Formats: sequence, C-alpha cells, structure tokens
Amino acid sequence: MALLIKQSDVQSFREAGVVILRGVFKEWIDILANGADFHLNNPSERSLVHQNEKYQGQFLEDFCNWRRIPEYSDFIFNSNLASIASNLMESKTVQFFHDHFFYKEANSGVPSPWHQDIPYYCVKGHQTVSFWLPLESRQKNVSLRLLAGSHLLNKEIRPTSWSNNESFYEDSNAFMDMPDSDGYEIKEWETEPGDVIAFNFKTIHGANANKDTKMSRTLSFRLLGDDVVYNERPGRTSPSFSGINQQNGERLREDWFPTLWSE
Ligand SMILES: O=C(O)CCC(=O)C(=O)O
Repeated sequence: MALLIKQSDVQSFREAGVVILRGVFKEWIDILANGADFHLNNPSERSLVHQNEKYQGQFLEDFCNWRRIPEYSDFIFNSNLASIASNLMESKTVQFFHDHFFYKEANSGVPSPWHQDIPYYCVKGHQTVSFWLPLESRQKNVSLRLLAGSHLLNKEIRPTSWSNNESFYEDSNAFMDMPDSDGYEIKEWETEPGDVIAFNFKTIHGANANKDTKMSRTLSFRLLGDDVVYNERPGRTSPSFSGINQQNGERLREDWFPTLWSE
C-alpha cells in the first residue's frame, strides 16, 4: 500500500510510540471547527466539566459524538485518517474506536497528569493510535507532552481518577506504578492547525492546564489495528460502552466500531 507519510515517521512511531505529522489535515480544520462549534453548544450527556480553583475558565471534555456530528463522521470516513493509521500501526485493518473532544477556555482546566490511555479502555493490543488534533495554534507549554518509548513497557500503568487520584479499579497486580519521567526523553511541540500528534494508546502522556489567554479546542480520534481485541475490565471504563455485550478476545463489534480500512 502507498505510504502517505514518510517511512521515517513510521519508524519513529514504532520506536518512540509517538510522531508529529505536520499539515496532514489542513484542509479539514474549518470543517472540524464547524463541528466543534455545534458540539460546544450541544454537549452530550457523557460530557464532563472540570473545575480547578486556580483557573477560572471552563474545561469541558466529551466522548463518542461522531454519529451525531456530521463534520466528525465526514472526517473519519472521508479523510486520510484511516490510511495514515494503517501506515503507522503497520496494520492491514483499521477500526474506529471513539472520538474525544477537549475544550479549554482561556485560563482554565486541570492539568492532565501523566497517564496511559489503554488501561481506561475495554481493549487490549499493541496496534493502536490516537490522533491528537488541535484546532488552534498551540504553544509548547499548553501542548501535549509524551514520554518516548514508554509504549514498550510490558505492564499497564495503574489508572487513577483525575479528580481525586484514586485507583480507577480495585487495586491489582495487573498494573504497575507510574515510572519516573526523568528516565525518558519528553516529546513536545508547538503546533499549527492541520498538524497532528499520533501516539500509541500505551504511550505515557500528559498536558498542562490551559494557562494561555486563548481558548483551545482539540479533537482526539482513536483507532484500532489487527491485534486489538475486547478486554473486560474490573469496573467501569472511560468512555464506558454499556451494553457492549462482548467476550474477552473478540474483535470489537462492527456495528459500534466500524472498519475504516481493510487490505
Ligand atoms: O489535551 C489534553 O489535555 C489531554 C489529551 C489526552 O490525554 C488524549 O488525547 O489522550
């Protein structure tokens, strides 16, 4: 299959668990921004608002809105998202998992602590990718930060609730503590609309609260490759997919998680 990105990008993604792709979704920004405008005025019942007394503004996050926001589904089905995901994950198939919206007013939010995404999800596997797509220019100090190579740890990191730092599930030996970030190279970039940071669900990452004087909107699109299967967790997941009715080891159901790419 033709590569839409450089071979060196695939190699960085494989080795570091993260790569920045400059300008690849430029022509989609106005479309996605229209969707985000609608979204902000019509958040779903899944949406969460975080408040921190240090920052005055509102920080809203929301999940799984692609079916009701046509601009998001247009992007998911008609952009190069799936073919780039197939390149990066080195996967013959690409299945859509979910979208995640982050809206931070100027001077708002809570810092997103260092974390891995996969332990919060009802899946396991290595061929995964999230596309973190900021809709406005982003300075480094309000951009995503990631620990290069952390996707190769052989145990998942204990997930915690961001509001009170308590363990998300009953504590178990299945998880390890967060390693010291000092042992890793930190990847972080200034970004322009159209740039995307692509990272493995296992790559440890975090972000500051929005200390900027401008609001920020980011969409993360999450995709699954060949080796990803359903994984029952010992409690609720985030996002939750209640009624999913699947067994451990099954590929995720097509009617909820459509296949976008198959070779
Ligand atoms: O942008 C943020 O504050 C956090 C993003 C994040 O954790 C993610 O997309 O997985």
